[in-house]
Amino acid sequence: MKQIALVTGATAGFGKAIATRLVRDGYRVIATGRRRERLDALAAELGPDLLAFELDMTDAAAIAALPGSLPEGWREVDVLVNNAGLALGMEKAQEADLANWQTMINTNVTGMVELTRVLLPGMVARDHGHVVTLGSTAGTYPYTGGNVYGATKAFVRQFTRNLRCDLLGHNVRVTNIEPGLCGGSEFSTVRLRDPAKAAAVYEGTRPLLPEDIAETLSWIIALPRHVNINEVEMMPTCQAAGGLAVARG
Ligand code: NDP
Ligand code: 8X3
Repeated sequence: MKQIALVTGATAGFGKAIATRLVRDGYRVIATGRRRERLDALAAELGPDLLAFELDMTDAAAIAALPGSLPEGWREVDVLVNNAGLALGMEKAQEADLANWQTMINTNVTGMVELTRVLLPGMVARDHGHVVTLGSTAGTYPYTGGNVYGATKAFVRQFTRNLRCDLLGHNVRVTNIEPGLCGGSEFSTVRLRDPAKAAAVYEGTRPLLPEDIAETLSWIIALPRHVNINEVEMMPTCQAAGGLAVARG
């Protein structure tokens, strides 16, 4: 019997690479996101082991109704991949757009915890499951303009750690993957709303790629059931944490 993975944000970037990888690894995958046509294209490419399921992570009612909305045979999710998320803007906090902050919090934090809360009881009842979240190095290392985006990823990290405490005694694993600079996704285009500026983020670098994240996740969930990888921080070789800043008068 194939395991079922639900991957949020499977219309682009990491989520698309993860969904593709997991179908090839032998999972049945529920691929979610807002852009229906992309989900349908993925289903056409990957076949019957991929279920396209439109889901907006800011729609609390749709998330609450999710288990009952899934077709028969797709309701017992073994692996939840909390991948959907975004950064909006690079402005300093004092200049940032409050609506952008709210969208990041609603998607990266609120939607993510709601979906996790909806799927966890089934995993606990079946004594089998794995929740994998996409954190970020931005949740650990501050940078100018990272303000609320980084804070949402710090939330993701601590939420993951606290889930491990609550789930102790159950065979439900929890992992946070925290990548640094990663190209090949729409992340910077969404954040900067300017393809040229987005391309400049990766100029002269060899960043991580979505397939590197998918490879890491594939390894983590394939490990024997008694092994829980708590968190993985990963950066491209061309990146390292920077130093502290000083303002000189
Ligand atoms: P992309 O922009 O390529 O993909 C983001 C995905 O999230 C899309 O599939 C999008 O689907 C989905 N999404 C965004 N908002 C919503 C929403 N309201 N409801 C449902 N789905 C939504 O970004 P990445 O693949 O790069 O990023 C994936 C995750 O990894 C994010 O959580 C990001 O913060 C994190 N991350 C990214 C890094 C990077 O450098 N790229 C590094 C570290 C972490 P749709 O628009 O169709 O709804
Ligand atoms: C994405 C990595 O450094 O752009 O989470 O915030 S960074």
